[in-house]
Order: sequence, then C-alpha cells, then structure tokens
Amino acid sequence: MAEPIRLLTAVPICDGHDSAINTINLEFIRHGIEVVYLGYHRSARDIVRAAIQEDVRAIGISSYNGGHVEFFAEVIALLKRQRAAHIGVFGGGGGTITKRDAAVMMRKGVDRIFFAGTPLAEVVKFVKTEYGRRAAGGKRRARNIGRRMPGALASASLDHRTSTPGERRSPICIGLTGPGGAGKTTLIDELVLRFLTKNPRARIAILSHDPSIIGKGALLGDRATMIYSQDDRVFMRSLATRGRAGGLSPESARWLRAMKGGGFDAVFVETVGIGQEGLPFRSGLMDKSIFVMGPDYGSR
Ligand code: B12
Repeated sequence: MAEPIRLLTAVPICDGHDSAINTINLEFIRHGIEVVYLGYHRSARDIVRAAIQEDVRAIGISSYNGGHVEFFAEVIALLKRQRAAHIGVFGGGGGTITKRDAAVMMRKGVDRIFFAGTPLAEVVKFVKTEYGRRAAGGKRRARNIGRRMPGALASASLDHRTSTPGERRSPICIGLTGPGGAGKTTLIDELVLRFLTKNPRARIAILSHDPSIIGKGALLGDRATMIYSQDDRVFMRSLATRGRAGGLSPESARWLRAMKGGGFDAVFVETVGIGQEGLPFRSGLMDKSIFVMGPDYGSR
C-alpha cells in the first residue's frame, strides 16, 4: 500500500478561526490523507517543531486575523534554520489574504495560497499533486529521533542529558488506554508537566495513536489538546492505526523500540480509545499500563 500523505495543519497564534481548517481537515481525510492537527493559537515555533517531529510533507496554515505575511515567512525561516526546508508550506485565509499579499508570500517560499470561493476538490488536488510526489523527509523515520528535536533547545537538551553520551538508559514506559473521551491525552499532558518540572533535564517521548477511517485517512488530533507536551524537551509522534485493530498501529513496535533507545527518561504510549483494558499492552510491552476512564462508567 502506498504511504499516505501526512500533513500538519494549524491556525496561527492569536487566531481562533478554526472552522475553515476543520472543514479542510475532513476533506483531506476523506481523500486518504493523514492530518496531524495542531489546533488554533499556535506559534510558528510550535508548528515547526511538530512538523519536524511528525515528518510531514507539508504544513497547511489557516490564517484569518492578519499578520499572515510575517507568520508564514517565520514558519519558512524556522524550517530552513532546522534544515527542514523540504517541508512545504501552503494555506489560506478567505478574503483576509489579498492577491497582493499572496504574491509576496509565494516569493518568500509559500507553495500556494487558496482564496475565498476555491472548491475543496481543488485544494485536495493540489495537495495530491504537489506533495504526493515529494518523498517525506522521514526516510530516516524511527532512527535518530532525539536529533529531530528542533531548535536551540534541542541541542541544549542533548547537552543536558542526564546520561553520558553512549550510555544506554532505559526509560520508564507507561501505556495509557481506555475509552475515547476518558481523558488519556489530558492525563499524559499533566504527567509530562510533572516530569518536566520535577526534573529540569528530563526528556520525554510520546507515541500517540488515532484511528484511520477505513479506506480513508486519519485525523491525528492529540497534539491539539496537549499543552505542556509542546515543550522542546518532548518528542511526540502521532500514528494512525492503518487497519490494525487493538488500539495500536503496524508501526508502533518500531517506534517504541526507537523511543526506548532514544535517550529519553520516560515514554508514554496512548492507544486509540478502544475501551479494552489490557488488550493493547498485553505482551509486557510497557513497564506500567494505566486504564483511564471517567467516574461514570460503573465498573472497576
Ligand atoms: C466564521 C467567522 C468567525 C467565527 C469563527 C468560528 C470558528 N471557530 O472558526 C467567529 C464568530 C467566532 C469569529 C470571531 C472573530 N472574527 Co471572524 N469571521 C468569520 C467569517 C464570517 C468566516 C471565516 C470562515 O470560516 N470561512 C469559511 C472558509 C471555509 O471559507 P473561506 O474563508 O472563503 O476560505 C477558503 C480558502 O481561503 C481556503 N482556506 C482557508 N483556510 C485554509 C487553510 C488551508 C490549509 C487551505 C489549504 C485552504 C484554506 O478554504 C476556503 C476554500 O474555499 C469571516 C468573514 C468571511 N466571510 O470570510 C470573519 C472574519 C475572518 N472575522 C474577523 C474578525 C475581526 C473576527 C473577530 C476578531 C471579531 C471580534 N472583534 O471579536 C473574532 C476573532 C475570533 C478569534 N478568537 O480569533 C474578520 C477578520 C478581519 C481581518 N483579518 O482583517 C473577518 C474577515 C470578518 C470581517 N470582514 O471583519 N469569526
């Protein structure tokens, strides 16, 4: 099966207009694209960090509150600085991005701006043609994940590793499962905050799963609800289940191995919200598994 196109979408900082991007995300998914959605009110730095960690082929930005010329340029500049210029940048903002602004933005490296009235089919066609043929930067994939923590802080966090170079540490591996909506993502985010605060040198990995829609793409949305996990000391990877039942993905084992050997202090794995206690982690994959559920469920 051909590797699905992976995109990251987001709305810039100080902008809460997420209705357009939500519509566009659904259209992408309907056409077999996997979308890592970062949510709204996101800084250029958060967007670029996430795009590199997720090995996406392009970043789609939906901007309505102005400042788009500078914001898109900042994203492109940060991508270049992180040696990730292979990641494309495109977007739209209805009537708030004029043709003249778009021309300036494209001169600065934006691949395409979509104006009000563009049929969604045209947006999907552009993505498939423009990014379908680009190889994801992620041929490296699960290797060298620690090195893909971008920014000055990435080197800082490597410098401040609690272990000496070459030393293999085993991180504590915690798996979280439970029904959808029980609060797995929120709990991981809270635990990450506590790890980061308690140990100023801690580096954490998160492997998060969301379901693929049969024959279609997937909305990988856990990043959108994580706040503290956007820290430079956290590496996060979102995986789609791609037809695998049981809460994990065909790629999970490979990523987990890489994370275990990646110099992290803790690894959190979040399953799809399947509600089956013990099922995803039964092979002793984790040091500890946590079953998260709301108090209203009634069972143990
Ligand atoms: C809906 C809306 C809201 C909703 C937002 C709901 C939500 N959750 O998104 C509400 C009512 C909350 C709202 C609030 C505000 N809004 Co408002 N809002 C709009 C409105 C009416 C529609 C935007 C929209 O969603 N369009 C639907 C999309 C699908 O269509 P489109 O815009 O034509 O986009 C096309 C392409 O550009 C492309 N596209 C868009 N994004 C992307 C991204 C990617 C990756 C791709 C590939 C393509 C793409 O997709 C479409 C294809 O045809 C616009 C006015 C307008 N008619 O555009 C004002 C507008 C954007 N809002 C505006 C303002 C000022 C505000 C407020 C500041 C008002 C206030 N004083 O409180 C607040 C700010 C809210 C915030 N927190 O940021 C101004 C912005 C002015 C500016 N930038 O100069 C506008 C232009 C209204 C106006 N004329 O004054 N708003």
